[in-house]
Amino acid sequence: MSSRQAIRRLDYTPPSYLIDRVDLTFDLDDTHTKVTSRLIIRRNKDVAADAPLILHGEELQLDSVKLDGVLLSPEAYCVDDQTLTIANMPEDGILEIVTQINPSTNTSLMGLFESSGNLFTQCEAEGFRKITYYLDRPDVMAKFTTTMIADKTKYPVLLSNGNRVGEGQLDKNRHWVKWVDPFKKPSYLFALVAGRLVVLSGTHQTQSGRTINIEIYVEAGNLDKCHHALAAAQKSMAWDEERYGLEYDLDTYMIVAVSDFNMGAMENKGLNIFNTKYVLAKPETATDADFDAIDAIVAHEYFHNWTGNRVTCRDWFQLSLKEGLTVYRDQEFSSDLGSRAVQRISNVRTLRTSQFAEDAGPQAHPIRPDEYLEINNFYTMTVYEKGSEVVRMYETLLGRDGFRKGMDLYFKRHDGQAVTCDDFRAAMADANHADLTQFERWYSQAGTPRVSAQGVYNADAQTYTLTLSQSCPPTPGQEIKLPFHIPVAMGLIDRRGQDLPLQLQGEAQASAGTRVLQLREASQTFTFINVPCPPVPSLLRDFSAPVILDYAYSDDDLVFLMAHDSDAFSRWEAANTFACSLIKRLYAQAPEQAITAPEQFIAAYRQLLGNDKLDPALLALMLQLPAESYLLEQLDDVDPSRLALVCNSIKQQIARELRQELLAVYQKLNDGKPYHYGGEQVARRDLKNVCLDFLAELDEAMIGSLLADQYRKADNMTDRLAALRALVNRDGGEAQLADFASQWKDDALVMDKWFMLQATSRRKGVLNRVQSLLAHPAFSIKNPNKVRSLITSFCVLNLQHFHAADGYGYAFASEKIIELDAINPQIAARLASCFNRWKKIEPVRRELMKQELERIRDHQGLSSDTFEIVSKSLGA
Ligand code: B3K
Ligand code: ZN
Repeated sequence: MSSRQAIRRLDYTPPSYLIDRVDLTFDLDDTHTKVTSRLIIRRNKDVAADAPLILHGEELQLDSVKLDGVLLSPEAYCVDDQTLTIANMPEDGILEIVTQINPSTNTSLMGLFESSGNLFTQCEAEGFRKITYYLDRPDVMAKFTTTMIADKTKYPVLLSNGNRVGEGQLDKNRHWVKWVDPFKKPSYLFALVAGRLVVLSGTHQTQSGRTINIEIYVEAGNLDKCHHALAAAQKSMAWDEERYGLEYDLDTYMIVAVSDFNMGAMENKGLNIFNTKYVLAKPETATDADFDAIDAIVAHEYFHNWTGNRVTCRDWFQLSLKEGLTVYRDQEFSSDLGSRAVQRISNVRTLRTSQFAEDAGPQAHPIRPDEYLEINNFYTMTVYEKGSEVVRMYETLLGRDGFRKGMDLYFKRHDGQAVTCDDFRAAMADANHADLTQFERWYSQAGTPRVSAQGVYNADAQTYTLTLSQSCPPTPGQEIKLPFHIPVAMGLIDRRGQDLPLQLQGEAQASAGTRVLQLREASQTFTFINVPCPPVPSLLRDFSAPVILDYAYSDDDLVFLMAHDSDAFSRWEAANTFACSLIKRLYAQAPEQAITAPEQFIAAYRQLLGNDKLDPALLALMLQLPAESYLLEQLDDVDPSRLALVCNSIKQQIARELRQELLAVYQKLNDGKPYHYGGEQVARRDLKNVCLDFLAELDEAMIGSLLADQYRKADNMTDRLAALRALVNRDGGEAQLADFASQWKDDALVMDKWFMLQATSRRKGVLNRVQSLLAHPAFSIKNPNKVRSLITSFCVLNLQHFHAADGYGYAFASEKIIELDAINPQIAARLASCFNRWKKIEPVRRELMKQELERIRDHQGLSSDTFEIVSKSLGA
């Protein structure tokens, strides 16, 4: 267990030594891998001359250390469980270190590990130190060469970063391959892969006329599932050239899929390693959402080549510099590929359900955190998704061209460097001669700002005065917040539903359409002139800032905006706000009162279902009720059973009262055409399956057979899974569940879906079912995908059963967190955040949750990862 010492951003000091070159030789073996590392190292002239050389290293068996060819005696260095220190290191020298590691017992999946008989690495953030002693920090950038030696039969494919420059045969059935990466990089971007893999290849022709080879490596039998990922890589390369003028810089871009992986994927230079979930897909096994996610993640990792690899982070506090920016880039890629409005709404939904909760809870931190115990705990929704919103605000404030100018300057200044979020902001400001000083607060202050808006129409003066006020609640360690620089995109809509031209007092002319107001003060007033009639304001269009907007819309206003707002996001937002406020009202009423939505709400839904002009994907989003976890955030002392009851009742009422309309849309869209993954078809399937999801609330034999039909006839996983999801909540669904498992028992990714459906079911006895599935032959607690699909989805997505009044859901979670902590601390710590919102829950359950948190905290030998999450939750 590492020591529990917080690392602070302001304590940053430059490295005492720099490494120019690293030559690594791996003698690979599943239990005894020998690593020889030759470092060309020199003192950093900027720091004190007597500084010792302190290399990081964990769980390594040290064989020998040589300095300039001379073996060092053990007195010349000092080793503990985290470092190797050489006190009398000369100005420069060549250090040769030999260590041994055991990939087969590495269950943390950091460093070098084994998966299905193959060997893989994961180094970000601090995994390289589990491979060899090194200055394992992102501001030490070196050129790497890697020689791999291995048994030819067990490990025929040997990959690392850069270009393959040589290979040959050795005795005893062994072979070697040498790789050279011409770009300097931090150790977290190092990677190697060794194993029995097959490859799908393709090419991309760059705008400058170079041919890039794209290679996707997978286990035998999976080649037919790689075509979508290959196409995604090709599209990503073309997009980055087109939008940012950025070309790929090596001759080959490799993606390798692995089934045991802590995260989605990793952007190692030239050799991206991916969770199989984000590579393998064909219509029979993957849903439309899976195909979308593959596009997004391939793009994300590919885009990191510039935003992350060529320009990297000075220290881990700057993580959002690469992650927020790269998420923004992948979101833009997906918007250009499909429907921009649909993409924006889905991103905002994710942000609001998960990141807003993080910002309001015990783990709240700014996108550039100030301290951490374990950096792996900071790969968060805040750093990624809010980070992306912050990048998006530059674009909103500076315009698309201004943003591009800022990006160009950023690369011109910092290519090949390890830099900070301030450097990015400075490039944006300098390229546009803009003052972005106040904008820094988005990096330093945690919490979701609230913007409250009030509008006053003056008929005599024909003015509309909009007052915007902002505040931000305290977060751990930050009591007082200063005003943010907030872009508020808005419009004013007249009674016919048209956007009014906007002219602020003092302006010579009006402008059409949406306007971006800049809110910088705690409160600011904007007066629009020549407003002929009382308008309905449309505020925070396209979700122009990651804030909570308060404006006292009436139900009539919301219905009006749903129908007329020229901004698609705002039309969806109006529907969402209407549903949220209705559910909150019904939740608050006395328990004996009937839970019934008013006719106006049902009528709005009826109107939506009758609208055949709207993009079906947008319609599908507008029809979906808000997530319970999002609603929970807006309430206090929550009784999760009552919240679930209210949500289910409304859903049932919609299904009952709009049965005909839902069926009509369903039948129209259920056209039996062969599956094709493409914009229009995906949108139609979305809408069809949202209708099905409502209809499934009806306890009718006819609906039962409709579900069974869709399950049986589907030629694709999207439709089959949609039907099965509903069937698991009904009597008799067991038959299809069993059928599904027998068909897909050998496909790990499909079985993940099967586990997840059962873990998120609403039926009685779910926890027992989940517990018995832990013993299913397809389940393994060592595989993160399995943990996420069975355990995490129960604890995070099944609010009703996780929060069962008897506390068994909580006890199950803590037991699994403790068990996982000994196997894979990163995964355990992630799961532990299911207790984060315990203070939001009503007192009886709250106490039960607290007890489980204490039990975890007090467990002997707990990792720093889990300790950090749990102790912050408890407020220690
Ligand atoms: N950079 C990796 C995440 C690494 C997580 C380490 N705990 C994937 C990504 O964001 O692209
Ligand atoms: Zn990333």
